[in-house]
Parts: sequence; structure tokens; C-alpha cells
Amino acid sequence: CAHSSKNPKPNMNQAITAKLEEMVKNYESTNDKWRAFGYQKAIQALRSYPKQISTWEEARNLRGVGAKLADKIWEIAESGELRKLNEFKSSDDIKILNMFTDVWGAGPTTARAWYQQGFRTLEDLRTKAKLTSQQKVGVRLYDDLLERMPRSEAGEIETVVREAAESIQSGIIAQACGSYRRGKATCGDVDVLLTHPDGKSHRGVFTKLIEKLTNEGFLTDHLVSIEDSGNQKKYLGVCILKGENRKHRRLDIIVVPYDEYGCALVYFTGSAHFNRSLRHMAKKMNMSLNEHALKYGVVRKGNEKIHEGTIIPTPTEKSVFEHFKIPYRPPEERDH
Ligand code: DCP
Ligand code: MG
Ligand code: MN
Repeated sequence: CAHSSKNPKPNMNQAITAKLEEMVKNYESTNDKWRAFGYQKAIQALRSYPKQISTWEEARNLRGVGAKLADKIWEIAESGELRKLNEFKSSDDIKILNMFTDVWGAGPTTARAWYQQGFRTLEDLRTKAKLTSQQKVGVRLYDDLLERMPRSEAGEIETVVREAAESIQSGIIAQACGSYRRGKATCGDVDVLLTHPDGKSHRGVFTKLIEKLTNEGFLTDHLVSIEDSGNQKKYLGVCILKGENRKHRRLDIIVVPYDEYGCALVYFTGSAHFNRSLRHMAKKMNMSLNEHALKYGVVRKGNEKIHEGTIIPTPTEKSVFEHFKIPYRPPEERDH
């Protein structure tokens, strides 16, 4: 039987991978792509390793981990610290590069370009750099956009979007997915997924909803608005709740047709790691999974798909799990 009954496993080396991820970010900022790649490989191997690393040799035996990386892994396992990372953190250049990389709409390449042009502060960027409209928002709302919000606030934002959507089209379903649905105490943004159970009344809601929320002063800045290849529409922007001492928060709004709702709900609930594990399982079962659909009978040659496969109806999130022959996993347990 080609069907795997394995569940995606939890990460037993979270403390180690967290530090290695910071190293990846630093090496990306300094354009050390080769090192960044090596660390990423090690993170992958650690994530799928079934137990805690308890010896240096164990680390050394991981796929893609050489003696030097094993030293780093073992240093974290033993001491809880990584001196090289602490060095990075105290370096002024790296601090500036990381600050620039954290501007919404910028990445390591842009950050380095800004640094090379002599910019050192956000004020330099604001007054002297040539910024895209997204980066302008990113610089202006820098602190707000980097801060995670308490989940109660994410719930309030979900309600505002739901009520506005309901006033445009009754019977619409609006659900905050992402970290909120996974029960996290804080959320980086709110990912509201919308659909309509009659299969057609979701059409036209997207544009009206964005317009309404903008007119109400709830949406303050637009970052990206895309109609993707299929029938899904996705908006990335910034909102603010009414009241004193409110902060700007990142909001994603996604509208999907009802027949894609099951897969969209799985995808936008995440986590990204969990989605990766599911896609990996799909591959092993000659299936494919994305935010639109689950397909079976996919024929691959290497990474290339020779046959695209056939869509399996997945009316509910539970049905997606059933096709994988794994027990339903509640959102709170989907962090890995
Ligand atoms: N997603 C994914 N792969 C990505 C990005 C996103 O599969 N590269 C999916 C899984 C995420 C969901 O989309 O859970 C929402 O993306 P977010 O970036 O909003 O991530 P989270 O909501 O999980 O976390 P945060 O609290 O940081 O927003
Ligand atoms: Mg999110
Ligand atoms: Mn998001």
C-alpha cells in the first residue's frame, strides 16, 4: 500500500532550530548564501529527527550536517547558547541589516543595497532612499508592524471583517485562520478566510469589502491585492481598530469559492511547517495539495509533474485528513 499512515511529527529540537533560524537570517543579511543554505539544511534534518539530540555524534550523523555545524548544534544542546549568534547580535552592522530586512516589502538584498548606499537608520530610509509604496508603509509603521498582537485583538479584527462582509452578503462565512485559529496567545497578523456556502455568492464580495473597510477608516494602508491563477482573491493590508491607544495591525483577507474551502482552510490555518509535512505526505501518495485542491493520480518524474492528477472533492477540512488516512488534527496541534 502506497498510503502512509504517518502523522507529521513534532519538532523535538525546537530550542536548537530557533537559534539556527536566527543564524540563517544573519547569514542572509550578510549575503552568505552558502552558509545560510547549510544552516537551513540542518534545520530541516533536525525538524524531522524523532528525538532530542543528546550527543555530538548524533548531530554529526544528521543528513547535511558536517563537523562544524555539529559543533554549533552541540553547543546549543549543551549550553543553551550559541556564541557566534551572540556575536552577530552585538554587531552594529548586522543590527542595521536586520532592521532593514524587517521593513515590510524589503528583503536581505534590498537591506544590503540600502546599507551599501550609506543608509544606517530608518530616518535615512524615509528621507533619502528610493522606496516602493510598500516599503514606505513598512518604514512609517515599522514598530507597529513588527509587533505581534494579543489574540483578543485578532478576535476583534475578525469580528469587524465578518460584520462588514455579512452586511454586503448575508450568509457569508468569515473565519480568522493562521496563528489565531491555532490558538496562539499572540498573532503576527490576522488571516481572515471568506467563502459562501451557496457556492456563488462569494463573488463580488472581495472588492466591496475592501472598499467598505477602507471607507470606514478600518483599513489604513494597502500592500498587495491579488487575484491568483484560480478563483481565490487575496488582500494584504493594514488595519486599525477604533479606540484610544490602538496600533496598526497586519490583516490578510482571502476570498475563496466554497468548493475550495476545505483545502483553503487547511492551508491558511497552517502552520507553514504543517503544510510542508502534508505536501510531503501527498507526494509520497502520488497526490498533490495546495490552497485550492487535493489531487490524486499525480505522476511525477523527479520534481516535474508528468500528469497533473484529478481533483478529489474535499468539502470539509476533515475530509482532507481522511484522504491522507491520518486522524483529524485540531488546529491547536498543527504547529509542526
Ligand atoms: N502559509 C504557508 N506557507 C507560507 C506562508 C503561509 O503555508 N510560506 C500558510 C500557513 C500559515 C498561513 O498561511 O499558517 C498564514 O500565514 P501567516 O504568515 O499569517 O502565518 P501565521 O498566521 O501562521 O503566523 P503569524 O502569527 O506570524 O501570522
Ligand atoms: Mg497570520
Ligand atoms: Mn498572514
